[in-house]
Amino acid sequence: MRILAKDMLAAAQKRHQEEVEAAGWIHRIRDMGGIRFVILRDRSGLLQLVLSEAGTSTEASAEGSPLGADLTLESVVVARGIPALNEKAPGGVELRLRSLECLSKAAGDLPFQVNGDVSKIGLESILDNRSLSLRNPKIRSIFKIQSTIIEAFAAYLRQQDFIEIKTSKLVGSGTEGGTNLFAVDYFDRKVYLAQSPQLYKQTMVAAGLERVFEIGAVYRAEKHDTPRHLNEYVSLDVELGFIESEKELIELEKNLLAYIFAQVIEKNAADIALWNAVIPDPASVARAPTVSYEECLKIVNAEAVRGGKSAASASARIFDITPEAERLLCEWSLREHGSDLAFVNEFPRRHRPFYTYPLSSGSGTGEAAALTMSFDAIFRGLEITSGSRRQHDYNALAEALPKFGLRPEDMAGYLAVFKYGCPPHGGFAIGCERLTQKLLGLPNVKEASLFPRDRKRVEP
Ligand code: AMO
Repeated sequence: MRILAKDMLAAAQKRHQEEVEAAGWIHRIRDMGGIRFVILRDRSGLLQLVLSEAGTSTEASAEGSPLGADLTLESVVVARGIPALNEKAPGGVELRLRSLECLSKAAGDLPFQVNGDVSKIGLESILDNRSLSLRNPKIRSIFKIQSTIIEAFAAYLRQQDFIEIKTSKLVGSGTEGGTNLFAVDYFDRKVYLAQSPQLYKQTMVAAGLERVFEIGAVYRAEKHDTPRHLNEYVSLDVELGFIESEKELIELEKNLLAYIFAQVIEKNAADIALWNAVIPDPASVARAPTVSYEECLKIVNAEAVRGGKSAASASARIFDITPEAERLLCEWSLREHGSDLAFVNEFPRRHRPFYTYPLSSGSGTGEAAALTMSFDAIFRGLEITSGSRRQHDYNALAEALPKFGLRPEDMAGYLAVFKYGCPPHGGFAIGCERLTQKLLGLPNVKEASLFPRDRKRVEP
């Protein structure tokens, strides 16, 4: 019977002198005098195997060679032996070998030290050799944490009566504005890879599902290569009906993030420890301040002055929520509110997509009419979420489209959704890789994507 490394201690305590089996990859080989220690790695952790004498044991492997004599690092083996307590071994247990069978022998020319220090392996090498770099427990832990994030996102929303949807990624037009669309040949015409499930999730609210979420890939043809941009990422999308403003969405996101963080703390203690990461506690998420776009600019300019960068001069003034502004806002939030999360709301209309609801439902005059019921969440200096209440009035939408360079005839299907009754609604989307990146303090968002796509990389 196969026993995982993490369960071997219990096996040693329970199954006195009974032979058990472990299987995995050869992580490390150490010869200590006459004794050879081999560290076996499986999905659960590391296990020490003890071969009584280096390569000269009287017991033979399945192929008939001396036990462990021709082992290479990263080969896949099945080890059989007696589990025994040993305080000095990882996990306090070791397997005293009776046989070692090689299932698949690894070539000896590993491109980097798989069991080594992650910081010494360059990002390109990590990404070029994904199947090897993921064998490193620290690199693999990124995706174990990401799995918990996705699971907790879904679990929390299900508890709140949301249902999960999956919508098409082939669409007839863009939703998030701009030119960052990938075109795809679709029989005799061009369609696009979805930038977001935006229109479909709204459609589901209008269709009477009221509360939906989607976890899926979305595509952005961003031309620039930055540590915060991917060309394909996983969008954690939420949409719900019967809201009055973005403030309810901010509350929902705070509760959702607090739940996700609590789940990561509960389920991924060992993975968090590998990165020395600090996961925010629920109270600090609850304390996260919300400031308007205007207030945010004042705060970040004051922070810049405080930090010794003279933003007092006109040329140094921060006029928009740039990456530098996001960093300064989180510094302020941490100092003043004890939270490295902050929300910015009431963005000017020019900064938001066509579907965003105006702050004042008036006739379009006055300052408030130029602002919107929208928000971003900024976490540890990076935007992780955008959201808003949406325009649900058919006529107002039809009027807004041309102002955003969109043709009502191209959006006829979307407009029709609002023709036959749609509740006031809104939602948001969290970038899954960005959230993972910031939780672990990874310098580049690509590290939080299994197979990142950037301008140059479409392999592996
Ligand atoms: P937005 O375009 O701001 O909003 O995207 C939402 C969140 O997705 C993440 N994100 C990215 N992550 C990695 N690489 C990228 N190129 C990238 N672009 C965006 C960010 C961002 O906050 N439909 C709206 C959401 C809504 O209103 O419901 C939207 O997609 O974390």
